[in-house]
Amino acid sequence: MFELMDVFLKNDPISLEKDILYHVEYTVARSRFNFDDFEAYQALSHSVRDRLIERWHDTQQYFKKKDPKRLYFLSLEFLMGRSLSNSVINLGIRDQYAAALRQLGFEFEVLAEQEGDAALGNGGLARLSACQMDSLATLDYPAMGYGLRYQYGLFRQIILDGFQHEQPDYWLNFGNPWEIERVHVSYAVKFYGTVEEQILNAEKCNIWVPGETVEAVAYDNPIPGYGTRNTINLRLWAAKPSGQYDMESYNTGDYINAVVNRQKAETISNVLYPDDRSYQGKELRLKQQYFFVSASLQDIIRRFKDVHDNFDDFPGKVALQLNDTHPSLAIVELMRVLVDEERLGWDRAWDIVCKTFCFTTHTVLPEALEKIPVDLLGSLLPRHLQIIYDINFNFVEELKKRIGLDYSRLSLMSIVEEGAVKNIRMANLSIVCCHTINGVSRVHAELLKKRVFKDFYELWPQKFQYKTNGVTQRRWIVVSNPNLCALVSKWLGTEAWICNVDLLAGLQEFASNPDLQQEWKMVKTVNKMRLAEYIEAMSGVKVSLDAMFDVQIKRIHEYKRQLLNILGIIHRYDCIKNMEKSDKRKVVPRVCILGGKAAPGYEIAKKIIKLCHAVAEKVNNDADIGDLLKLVFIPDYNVSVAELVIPGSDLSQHISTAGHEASGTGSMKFLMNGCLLLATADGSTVEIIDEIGADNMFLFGAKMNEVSTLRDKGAALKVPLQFARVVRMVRDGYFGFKDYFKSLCDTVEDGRDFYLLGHDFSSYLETQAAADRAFVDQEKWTRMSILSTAGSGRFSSDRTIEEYAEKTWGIEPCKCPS
Ligand code: 26V
Repeated sequence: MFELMDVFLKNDPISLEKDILYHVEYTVARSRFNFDDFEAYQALSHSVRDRLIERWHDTQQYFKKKDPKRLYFLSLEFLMGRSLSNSVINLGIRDQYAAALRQLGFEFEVLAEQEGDAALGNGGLARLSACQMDSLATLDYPAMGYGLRYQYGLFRQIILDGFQHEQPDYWLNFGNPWEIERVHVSYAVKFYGTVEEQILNAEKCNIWVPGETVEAVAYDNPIPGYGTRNTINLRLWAAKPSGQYDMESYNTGDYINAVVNRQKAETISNVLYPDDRSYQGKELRLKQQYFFVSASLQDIIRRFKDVHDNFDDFPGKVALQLNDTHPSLAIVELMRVLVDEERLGWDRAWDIVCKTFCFTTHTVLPEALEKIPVDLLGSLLPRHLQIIYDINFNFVEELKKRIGLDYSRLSLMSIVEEGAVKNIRMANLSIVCCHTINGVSRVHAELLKKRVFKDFYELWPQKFQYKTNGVTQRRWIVVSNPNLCALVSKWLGTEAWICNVDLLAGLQEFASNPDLQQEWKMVKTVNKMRLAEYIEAMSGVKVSLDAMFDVQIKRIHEYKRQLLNILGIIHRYDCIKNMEKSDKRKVVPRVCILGGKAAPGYEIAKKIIKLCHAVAEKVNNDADIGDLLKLVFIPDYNVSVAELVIPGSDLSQHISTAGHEASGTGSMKFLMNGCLLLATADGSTVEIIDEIGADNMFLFGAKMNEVSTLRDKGAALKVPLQFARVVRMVRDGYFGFKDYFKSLCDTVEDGRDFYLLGHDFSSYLETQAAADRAFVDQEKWTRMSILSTAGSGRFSSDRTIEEYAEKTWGIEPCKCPS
């Protein structure tokens, strides 16, 4: 017998080189004497995958042996981006791989660029899940993520003539080395059918007789922690035709149709829904939700039952985290399993469910709260609808005892929304059944308590908490900004900040040090060069490195106010155009960069994208303007574009109307990278102000408590002349497409300016001018930049996850021995 240590893979450059060649020959099946960059990437990633699998096995074994309480993170979306660099950095073998590749005549960075993004999510919520997985692994928590393995990720955005077009993202085309297919881990998921009353053990009960079965097959994605052997699992489910054949159709001879119908099962996990605004009550979306929830719970319950035989122990061993309401059918499904299958009785089952689930909400907009039409739910999941009605009945009865017969309040809080179309309010369901409801920033929590879920807060104040979001410094500094990473480690004299990001505060004392400032600026310039090359390649626009790179990248939404940014750019253009030649010398040159996707059906958002291109066309080709102002739209914004853009920007904009952004995590990534923020006091920026001080940021705009009064003024609200002027320029066709932009202009004029662009315009321009002045004083600017990075410690997802572990999930680290 060999010792286990003998089979562990070795990590010195020579062994890695051999290993890569092995995979070229036997996995990629190319000649080891002749392979290109992509094939080298494939072989390299398979070599890394082997090392991930080793650690992943050890971690799972160790968790099994120790049997700690585990966290299961349920999310319909994970925006993982690329895996190669992140994996080798977390495994601590990046330099060894780089050396091995050099021997083979390849460069690590070039191969890393070969990888496509895993874009199984829309935006903030989905990238947050990815950051949190990294922190869970790094902090050694016994955790696991569950999600859906969409065959088509978020659509690719292509721009034709300035208009957004969507193309499918068939990301699995060239295989995915980062997943392991588990053909033996599969569960039957049922839909439709009827509920029948049956007598079991002399007891009356409701039993679901389903009508359709689909198989869920597990695909495991190892998530390595940094500086630890712990490698946790992200298990994504794919839909496959069930093994349970529809014998009837085979027997009647309709073989072809039977096969075609079976194949339809796969559509469930085919495509990610690209709208992050409103829930449209689509059957396929509901099927996705239940499919993923049912498979995950079967898996979790099987694992629990392997070791335990009493369900009363379940809440002590299992914490179930609902990432928004998208997986909230899990509550109902667990009730169904415990009552109908495990036969625990309603009260015991209810007690277990209430102690197990916790819920985080990611929105402040009531229209974004999910509702499921009762008819739809009743046809797809008839037994679940009954259970929801029973939960609601008990809840409303309890509520009547607490608040009396206040019918308007009772109907607002009810899980069932009455009306022309009856709906199930998934947020109400989640609040009733979860022991904890988390917001994602301090002000978000206040809004939840005072507005969105006011009645529930009054009923159960103890359920409401918040955990300010964070992002992982491993991805957002170490992977994406290696030069800054090296510089920070040099000045702090340690790399310990990579796991303890509070140590970045140590940079404060050097913020005015000319040597650090010099090196800091150098890092920024190199990153700007990289970004400038990318911009030129994507849009053909040449930009000057002396200009301030001013960035707004995020999904396009009216509340995020990309339109305010563009109108500000038009104002700047107009000013420069009308300037005396001598004054032009005082203008601080700017490169304005925007990027982001509009939901395919979101017309106004699409018009904003077109306006950006129309303005860019005019500005960038105007000889009077030259390098003083450039505007570029970066197409197909995604995680890896963010990794390139963020390190290379000087200023970033987070300018949502106060009270609308639950948190916002982009700001945190820019902050870590020493990029200054131009922002409204909304979501997480309020807490960033607390950390780095208002002096180190550029703040403007109506405050949260002013917004509703201002809105109420409607057409009587004073709007500056400059605003009317720039909107008029768009209306009059100064940038072309006059008719097309009319409805866009209408959204911000004549008392319809819901997001207060007009009201905030003057203070926006003043703040932009303050940013210009600060940029001229490079010493001051660099100091502010260093202080931004130094003050970013609180915005690490490590902190968020530690708070969740202690205050919400009740889990402890479980570190696999190295
Ligand atoms: C809603 C829907 C509606 C149904 C169709 C699919 C779908 C997908 C996503 C969403 C909700 C998106 C919510 C979201 O991303 N919220 C963002 O969460 C971030 C992380 O907490 C936070 O920083 C942002 O402020 C918040 O907008």
